[in-house]
Formats: sequence, structure tokens, C-alpha cells
Amino acid sequence: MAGVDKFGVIFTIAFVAAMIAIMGGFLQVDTTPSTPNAYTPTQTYSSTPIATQPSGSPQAAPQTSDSDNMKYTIRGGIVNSISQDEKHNAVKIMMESKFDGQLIITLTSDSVTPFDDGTYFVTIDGEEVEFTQVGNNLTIDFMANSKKIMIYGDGYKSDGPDTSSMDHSDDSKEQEAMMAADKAAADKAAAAAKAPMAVTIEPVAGSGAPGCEPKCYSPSIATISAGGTVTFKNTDTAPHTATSGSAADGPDGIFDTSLIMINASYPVTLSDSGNYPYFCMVHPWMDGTVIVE
Ligand SMILES: [Cu+2]
Repeated sequence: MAGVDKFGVIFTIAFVAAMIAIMGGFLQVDTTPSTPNAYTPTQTYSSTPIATQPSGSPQAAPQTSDSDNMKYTIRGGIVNSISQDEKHNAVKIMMESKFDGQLIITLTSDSVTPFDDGTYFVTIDGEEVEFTQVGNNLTIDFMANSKKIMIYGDGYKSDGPDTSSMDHSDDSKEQEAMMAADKAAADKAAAAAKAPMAVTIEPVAGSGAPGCEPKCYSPSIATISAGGTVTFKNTDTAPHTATSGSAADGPDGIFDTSLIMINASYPVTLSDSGNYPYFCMVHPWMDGTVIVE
């Protein structure tokens, strides 16, 4: 009996020691700090199995973490920290690499919000890089000696240096990268922002008497997409027309609302892109332009 108890005590001590060792290993692998921008410059991995291999060796087993909400696998390097940069709607990955390698990371919607088309913008040490994206999985190839991967999403702010974080050595590159990301975002927004299909144009109040020019219609320049409709709505106290052409050259015959009485409306649909000047037959000082894109 005594022998069994003794064995039980030894087993328990060994089990607890093993659990402590395992927990220590997990803490090393969990590299996401709980606060944004808080990163530890270089962790030593001396107590983990990963560090017993030359860090960055291509032969080394890929370093993988799924212990937090951002899963990743890295080959050819090691990740020192992953943190969310909420100010810039970005994820910052600090890493070490002695060889060319690859990072595969799964982003979550609360880690960084993608652009409207679901994509991201990635820089390595301040330079924009190409990457492969399948769903929320980004595969990013990096060169030897890469230190920082930034994954930017939509809506970050590039308003001055981010003094709340980091290594100031590459602040200017960081700024350049953010400006580039800014431009990419603007381009995407511009591509997404097509002219509206419908715009309402009203004569300005009192336009029945001279003095409102050059903006007697509001908006005096209206832009719609091809196939869209401008609706002339008379909110003034006098009847007006919107007649394509000009007071100087007369109607060009493309459209004519004829007299629109008070509170009445007249829609004009335009299929072909171009600029369509128009004027009021009753009050020749009134003119405007419809731009069809
Ligand atoms: Cu008029």
C-alpha cells in the first residue's frame, strides 16, 4: 500500500511539472498582446521547442499558432508579435527572417476590416507587396531579413505619425506606406462611387426674376450615370421649363420639359454619356447642365 501511495505522489509531481512546462510553451506561442501597439521587440524562444531549431531555417517546421483569434503559419522566419493597430485599422506583425519565406494568416473581421471589395493592402517594411487572398486567408511571401508586415484595411487614418507605437526607425516609410494605402483606398472608393441614377433638380426660389444666375437651378450641374434620370421639380412660385440647348442658340431638341407648373415634376432619362446644357424658355437667364457618365 505504502509503495502505491509513494508512486502516486511521484506521478502527481511529475504530472504537475509537465503541465507547467506545457503551459509555458503555450504562453510563448500566444504572441498576440492584449493591447494594441504593445509589442515586445524580441522574445527569446530558448524554452520552446521552436527555438531549439535555427530560427528562420527553411528546414525548420513551420511555426503555427491557433491559440488566438488570428491563426497563422510561417515558414522561413518566426513571428515575434502580432498586434492590432486600431488607429490605422491594421494588423502589425513583427517578425524575424533569415531566409525568404511565407506567412499564411487568417484574419478575423474584428482584427482588421477589409475594403468594400473584401481585400486588404499589405506592406513589408513599408513597401507595398503582392499577396494571395482566399477568403480571409492571406498568403504573404517575404524576403530574408523582413521585419514588419502591415495588413491595412478600409477606413484607417493616416493623420500624422503614429507616436503611440514603435520603432521610429521606419516611421517615414510607414507614412509612405500609409499614403500609398490611402491612395489605394481612394482609387477603390472612386471606382465604387458611380454617379447616381437619379437626381432631382429644382429652380432656385425667385428665379423667375434675374439675379439667380449663374446658379438658377439647384444643382446647376447635376451628374448621373448613363441611363439615369433627372427629375425637374418646380418648387418655385413661377412656372419654368428645362429645355436642352441654350438661350443663345435655342433648343437643340434632346429634351424639353415644357412648362412645369408649381409643385409639378418632369423626369428626363438620358442614355448616352455627355454634357447636356439646358435653359428655361420663360426666363433665359436660367441655365444648367446635366452630365451623364
Ligand atoms: Cu424659368
